[in-house]
Amino acid sequence: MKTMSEVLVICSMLVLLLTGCASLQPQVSVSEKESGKVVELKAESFKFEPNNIRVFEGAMIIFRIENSSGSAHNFTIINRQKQILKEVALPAKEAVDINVSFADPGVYEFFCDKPLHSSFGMKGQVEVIKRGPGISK
Ligand SMILES: [Cu+2]
Repeated sequence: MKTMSEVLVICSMLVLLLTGCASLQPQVSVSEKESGKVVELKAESFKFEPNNIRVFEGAMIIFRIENSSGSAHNFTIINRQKQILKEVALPAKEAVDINVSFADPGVYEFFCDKPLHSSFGMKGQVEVIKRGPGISK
């Protein structure tokens, strides 16, 4: 026999599972000139905001990730070969800076590595696009 609170937890997780199948938010773009820029991310249970970022190849981005929730989370970003590029613990109610360099064009996925969090929607992507011809100096 499950207690009422257990049932509530299961129900809210099901709702999160259904609604949290993270659709991408409007894209946040970092221009070619803004390599080294600080991009602020908010981590909540269970999402990142923004979760859809676009940068140019070769950019280095400093993610300032603020965990506004009361739970510990994590930020893991992988390259296109699914290898971990960077990962950092996100303690509750703290902000953490992490810098990531995006060498090659493609889609880099990021997520929270706590059990089930990414399936609840705690994930996102960085789209790395090619530099235009003649722009690089
Ligand atoms: Cu998490």
